[in-house]
Amino acid sequence: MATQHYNPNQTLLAQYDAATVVGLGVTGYSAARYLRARGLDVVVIDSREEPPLAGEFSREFPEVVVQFGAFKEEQLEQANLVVASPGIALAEPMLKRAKKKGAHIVGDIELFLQENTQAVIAITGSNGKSTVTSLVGAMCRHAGRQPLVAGNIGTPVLDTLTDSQEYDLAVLELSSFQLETTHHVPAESVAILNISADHMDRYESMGDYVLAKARITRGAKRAVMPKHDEWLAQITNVSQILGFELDEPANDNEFGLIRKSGKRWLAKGSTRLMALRDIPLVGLHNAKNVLSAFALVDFLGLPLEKLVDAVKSFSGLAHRMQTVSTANNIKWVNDSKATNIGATATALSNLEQPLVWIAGGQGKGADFSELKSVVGANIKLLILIGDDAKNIELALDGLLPISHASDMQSAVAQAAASAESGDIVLLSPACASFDMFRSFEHRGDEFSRCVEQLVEVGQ
Ligand code: UMA
Ligand code: ADP
Repeated sequence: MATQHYNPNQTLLAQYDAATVVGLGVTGYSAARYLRARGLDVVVIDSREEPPLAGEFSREFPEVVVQFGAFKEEQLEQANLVVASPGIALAEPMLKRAKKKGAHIVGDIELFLQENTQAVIAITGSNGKSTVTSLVGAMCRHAGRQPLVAGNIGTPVLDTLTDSQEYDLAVLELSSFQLETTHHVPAESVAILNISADHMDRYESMGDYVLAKARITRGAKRAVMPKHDEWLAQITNVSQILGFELDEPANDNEFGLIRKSGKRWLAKGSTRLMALRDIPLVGLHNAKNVLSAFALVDFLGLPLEKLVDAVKSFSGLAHRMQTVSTANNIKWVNDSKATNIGATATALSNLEQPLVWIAGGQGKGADFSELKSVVGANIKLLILIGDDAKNIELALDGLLPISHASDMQSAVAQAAASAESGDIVLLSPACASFDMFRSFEHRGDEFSRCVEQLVEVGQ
């Protein structure tokens, strides 16, 4: 291949006139659109025979060559610039071979950061990313800024540049997958909210997963991280670290909780930010999310009362500990976004009421015995669905009553038969949804629909 040598002092787009986009999901689609708008020749490949967006894409870009079906190891032989979608592992033989041959492999986030000229706030972590990303966006908006809120939260970043949308601050949710193909994050502040096992089918070890997350600190001015995390304590390449925890801050670089006038307050050092009880979101994990949001926007010097107002009016996101019904004094809670053990463990440890718990799906290689320590006597019944139901049962055997259901409707019907006034029925799967549903949203919507149906017919 005619290898073009990459010059780190120039943007990628200034050095290449063609690119191959790997994956035609929302990222690949928006990357192709961006590259075409910048005048590059584009080829799009996808391992699926019929990627769902293929028809729409070919109508918009009839001139772009598309290749669908199982990847071949030599498929990128001619490529110099490869834009990889987050759903494709860099360990894919085709990508490994291309890299060895000298191709430049990046993701959409890298391309965005190379062209973006506004301040960046970037957020990663195993859980709480979307909550904190949208909260930071809401706080900045409330204080008069015009933030772009994009990334893993669902809006591909490059669309903003293609459409020349105006923004004066970029607030980006970044997954470990996106960080793998991002070389440098020149951000004013970044956060790694927490680390717990996730995507263990894609990483060889926890160490590899943490390394991918830690890439967010490459080039960042300051990093917001939990104070006592042994994985994150190893990150020392950032000049300013802002720690957060639910304990008392030791200095002005720490965010935490203090007690004053008989109340608990969120605080920066000894400065009070807002009363803990004014946070409308359920669970102390959300107090951590709010503390990290305050820490992330601290450098902007925005008026405190505006930031506090924004937190007070933030009602949270759908599918995250969302109450969908309280009929007959039974609280039905949709936590479908709990796609890993850490998120479900947080939900279980924050609920003391009698509980009927619905879980299961695709386990992504997780070790479900990690849930043992949070399975309390308050759980009356665990109803399992999906591919990994048997694995969860084996891991928790003997700790609580367990039953199985073939679909959401029968899981909800079983839950209704067991739940009594004052109980909570919690959907918190600890698993991905793709074995039975299109997405975690589809799973949560299906749960809500079944609950609604049940309530309508009077249970
Ligand atoms: N796929 C193939 N063959 C291909 C390309 C993709 O089988 O050639 C499959 C992938 O394995 C995956 C699906 O198609 O199952 C989608 O992959 P993708 O990379 O095309 O994804 P996009 O549609 O571009 O969406 C991605 C993020 N998805 C993933 O990282 C898997 C979205 O995060 C993100 O919102 C979007 O970019 C915009 O930035 C979703 C997600 O699940 C919500 N993220 C994971 C998480 O949060 O845990 C990381
Ligand atoms: P992400 O974008 O990282 O998946 P979300 O904000 O969408 O995070 O929340 C995902 C799941 O994690 C939900 O079940 C939510 O209740 C739970 N969660 C939110 N914040 C935290 C946190 N700080 N620690 C642990 N779990 C959390």
